[in-house]
Amino acid sequence: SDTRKKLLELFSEANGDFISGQKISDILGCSRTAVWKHIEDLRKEGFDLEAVRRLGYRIVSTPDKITANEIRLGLKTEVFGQTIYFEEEVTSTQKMAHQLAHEGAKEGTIVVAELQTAGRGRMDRKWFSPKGTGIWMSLILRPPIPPQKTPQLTLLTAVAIVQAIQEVAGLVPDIKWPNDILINGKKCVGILTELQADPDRVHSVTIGMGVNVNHERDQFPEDLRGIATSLAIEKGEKIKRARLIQEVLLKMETLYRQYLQHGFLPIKLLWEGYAISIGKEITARTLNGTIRGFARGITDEGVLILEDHDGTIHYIHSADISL
Ligand code: BTX
Repeated sequence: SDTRKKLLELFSEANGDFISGQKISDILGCSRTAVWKHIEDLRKEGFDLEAVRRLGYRIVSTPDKITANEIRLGLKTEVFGQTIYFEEEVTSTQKMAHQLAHEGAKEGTIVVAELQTAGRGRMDRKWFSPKGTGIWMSLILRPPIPPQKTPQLTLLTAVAIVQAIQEVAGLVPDIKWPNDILINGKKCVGILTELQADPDRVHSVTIGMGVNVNHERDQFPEDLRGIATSLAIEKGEKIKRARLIQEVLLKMETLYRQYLQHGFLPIKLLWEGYAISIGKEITARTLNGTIRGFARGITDEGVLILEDHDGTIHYIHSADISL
């Protein structure tokens, strides 16, 4: 409403300082009781408003809403995120991004949603994507690389997200090959890389990123509580999602440039610095069966090298890893 808009403008002009209830009611032209009601409404929408006797009201924080403008304001990239499709609700940002890529969307285009009704993981698994707590985003790339190199982009994305989380939340996550990002052993990020390609040429790569940012423990369904976490749970305070999106895009763009110029090696070195599974005994569940052995490292393509107990080397392209 108009009053609500005026009230928000007042708070924004006050820049975090107190405004007296009397002043608010004068400017809005309504009673003190009506002012109080508007304040209550704003609180319900997620605004944190402090009320102190004799001083009045002041705004402590705005709700953590994502909008295209929130992402744009302060975004330091040149290409990534310069075209934004923002939706309150989608089935899956991946699905929408595939469609856009098919229609010729430019490199760096992102699709972001507040809620996914059918968020996808790998191998047709589900990705829990409730409203207003996470980052559900897909990024369209058009890399001049052969299709078999696209797994490298998953690893690049993992490094970028870890760096962004470190920068914005001050937490240092671990990476578990190929696409899990963990804090204290629990998953807070999932990455899904899908490509549209001919045998020798990539048309587009869609990188889906799911980050659990502000979920509280009881907001996870029971079957995920033991294996999933959010940045807010680990840090003990909420994090601005739009700010984290900006940082992810910036780190992605920087690493992607480096990758196109110098190849995978610099990315691989960074990735290894965050990886927990390398050098350890692990179990890899692939579609063709389960192998136990030592993770010896990753190839220059990003493929996992696993040495089993007979000393046989296996190259693992896709699997679930447990330690
Ligand atoms: P994944 O196959 O590695 O992981 C999926 C598994 O992770 C599920 O089977 C479940 O056990 C667990 N899981 C599901 N939801 C969550 C969650 N929120 N937090 C932690 N664990 C969970 C990982 O697949 C790739 C996920 C990519 C998600 C993004 S979101 C934006 C884009 N759109 C879309 O539909 N998918 C991607």
